[in-house]
Order: sequence, then structure tokens, then C-alpha cells
Amino acid sequence: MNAFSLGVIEGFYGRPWTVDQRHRLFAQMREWDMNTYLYAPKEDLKHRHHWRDPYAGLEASDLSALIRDAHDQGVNFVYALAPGLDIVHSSEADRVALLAKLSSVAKLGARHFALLFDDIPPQMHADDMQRYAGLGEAQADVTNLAAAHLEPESTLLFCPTEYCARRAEPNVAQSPYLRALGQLLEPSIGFLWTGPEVVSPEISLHSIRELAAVIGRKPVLWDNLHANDYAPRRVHLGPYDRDPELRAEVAGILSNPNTPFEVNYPSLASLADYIRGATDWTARGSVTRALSAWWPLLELPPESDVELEDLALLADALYLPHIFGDRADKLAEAARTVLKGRQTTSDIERLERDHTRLERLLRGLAGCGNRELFFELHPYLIELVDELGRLRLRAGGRATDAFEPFPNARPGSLVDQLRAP
Ligand code: LOG
Repeated sequence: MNAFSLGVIEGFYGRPWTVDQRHRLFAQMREWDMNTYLYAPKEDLKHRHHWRDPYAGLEASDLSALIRDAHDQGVNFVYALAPGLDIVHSSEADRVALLAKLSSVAKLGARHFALLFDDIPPQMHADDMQRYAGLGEAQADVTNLAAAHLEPESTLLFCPTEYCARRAEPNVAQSPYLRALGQLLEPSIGFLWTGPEVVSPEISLHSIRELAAVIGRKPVLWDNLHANDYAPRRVHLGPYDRDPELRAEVAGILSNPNTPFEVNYPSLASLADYIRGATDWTARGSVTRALSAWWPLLELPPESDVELEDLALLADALYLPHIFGDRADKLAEAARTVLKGRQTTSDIERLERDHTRLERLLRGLAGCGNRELFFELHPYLIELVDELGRLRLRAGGRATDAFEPFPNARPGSLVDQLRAP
């Protein structure tokens, strides 16, 4: 697996994907020329909280079938273990438990592995302090031990505790932790990194070169751009949006996307598009292509009046963590004028047109064949349509069919009230 690793991390908090969803993902990945799937659902107890326990019974046979399924589609299945919550690196019992767990998953068919040390307490166990100069030394030791234990054709990825510049103490260039890993970790072990932030709006070439100099290898990007596990009221339908030159600076790109599976089509299709793209590649062009490719997969009934442009508006509204798409920017601008009581005719028209589009989409998706996608999008669409309906009422303008369906209900949740200025 020395080639560029391209693919998906199932590495979020919340409900893991289903067997059927992963099956469809692998088939799709083959079409997209993606070669790597990293299995790391935070809520698989045997991945993290109970990392020492082997899979047994149905769980073991399901995992084994999943690994076979990935391999059948030409996708490398990487099994990740996250022992960091309570491992004592110097404990013989824990070292034996770690190797035994990896062996047990290898028996189920896994060839590629990862050890993850993200989101754990940064302090070491007292016993470890006797043996290691720091956490970097301790993690490098057990990770090298694991690498030596694996079959020669196996590969190993490593996710550090300082997995982004913001977590590096005091910074990337001076972190004793990162430096120790760079010096001690076997050169063949891949190094995961999320960029300057946990969710990085931008990843500069300079920041990656700076890291690569410290860790002695190009990192594999763990990209949280589309993750939504930290913001349950948001979901991200925007494109993979990175500098095309970044491709040459990293050893791979793995997207850890939205927890709801079905909504990830645009983000992943656009990641594949980014990898294929020329240097004049743009994120905007990419999301347009992704939505067109997604459109037939929604399975809208032939009589549906929904337009691709309606979906494009929704994608712009639910775009990326730090930006909206163009259409949503314009809508937000129109909404602001209404809230200030300074709306023009064209603001009102935009509000009406976009509200009509999203209402039509909500009605249309209710009849689509991909039921799960409808269920996933439903709460976000309802909220948008409802809020735009209120704004229309407030904006006045020509007679509309906007109405207040629940006049006595409080607009928004308690969380909204807590946030209001
Ligand atoms: C977790 C990840 C989670 C993501 C976004 C990494 C390396 N680890 O802050 O499981 O999905 O943030 O919330 C994370 O990103 N930690």
C-alpha cells in the first residue's frame, strides 16, 4: 500500500454505518478509484473503549464479511484500534493484549491496520513515566512493536495525540512529542494529520511541509472537512475544497465525512474529482458535477417536479463548516435585509423563489426511492423551509401562500434561545 492512499475514514462519533451502507460505499469507491477504507467508528466498543476484547460470534463474522467485501471491490480495508484511553505502554499484559487483538482481526482477514491515539488524556500512566521520556516515545514503542508483529505485506498507520497544529505543544516545529515520533516511529508507518485545526478550513502547503520535516515523512491527511459529529444541526453537502497542489505534499487523503451516510455522496464524489482534476480544478465546478452524478441515484419518481437547481440550492445552504455556497450567501443577504426591515423587491423575490424551491424539494424527496437519504435530510430541510416561510411572512411583499403553521410554537429550540444575543 505504498501508493497514494485515497478514500474514506469511518472515524466519527455517533451511529456507525450499516453493513448495507458500507457495501454500497465499497462499490462506489471502486468506481471512484478510491483504494482505502479506514474502519474506526468511535462507538464500536471493541475499537476503542473495550479495545482488548476480541470480536466473537456474529460480530466477528460480520467484520470478516465486511473485510472480504472491501477486498472484492479492490479497496484496502484498514482496521483501526484505539487503545489510548487506558493502555499502559510499558505493561507486558497490555502489549500482549494489543498484539493478540491485532492477530485476532488479522484472522478475520484484515491485512492493513492503524493505531489511533486521538482524543485521549495527554498524561501518561505512572508506570510509563518510569520507562519513557514522554508520550511520543511510549506510543512509538508500542506502534513499532505492532509493526514488527504484523505480516510482511501488512501496513500500519498511526494517528498521534497531537493530530493537528492546534494540538501541538507548543507548536509543530517545537513539539517534543512530534519530534520523538519523527525520530522513533519506523519509517514505513503512515502518519495521520488533520491539518492546522481539527476541522481545517484551509491546509497550506507550507504547514504540511513544516510537519513533514518534523515527522520525517509525508503525512496522510485525515480530513474532517465534512464531519458533522461535533455539530448535530449541520450537515455538509459541499465539495472537497483544497488547494490542488496539496496532493503532491501528502501520502494520502482520507475523508472522515458526515455521520449520516447517504448525504456523503457529494463530498466523496468531489474528493475523487479533486484527485483526478488538473491544476485549474475548482471546488465549485466539482460540486456541480457531483450533484449531477448524484441526481439519478436519488430515484425521484418520473412525475416529480423537483429540479436539479433545487438540490443545488440545498447543497449551497448546507455547504461546508466555514462557508456557504453562492446561492446561500445571496439568500442570507436577502434575509438580513428583511430582518433589518430594509428589503427591496428583489430581496423579497429571492426569498420567495428559494423558499418555493426548498418546499418543492422537501415534497419531492418524500417520494424518492432512497428512503434513508430522505430521512437524513428531512430535519434540515424542514428547519430551512419553516424559517424561510416565517421570513416571507415578515417580508410582506406580494400575496404568498406562506403561512404560519404552528402560530403558538416557539421558533427554534431552547438551544437557539440560549444562543440569542
Ligand atoms: C476525532 C474524530 C472526529 C473529529 C470531528 C480526529 C483525529 N479525531 O477532535 O473522531 O470525528 O474530531 O469531530 C476528532 O479527528 N477529534
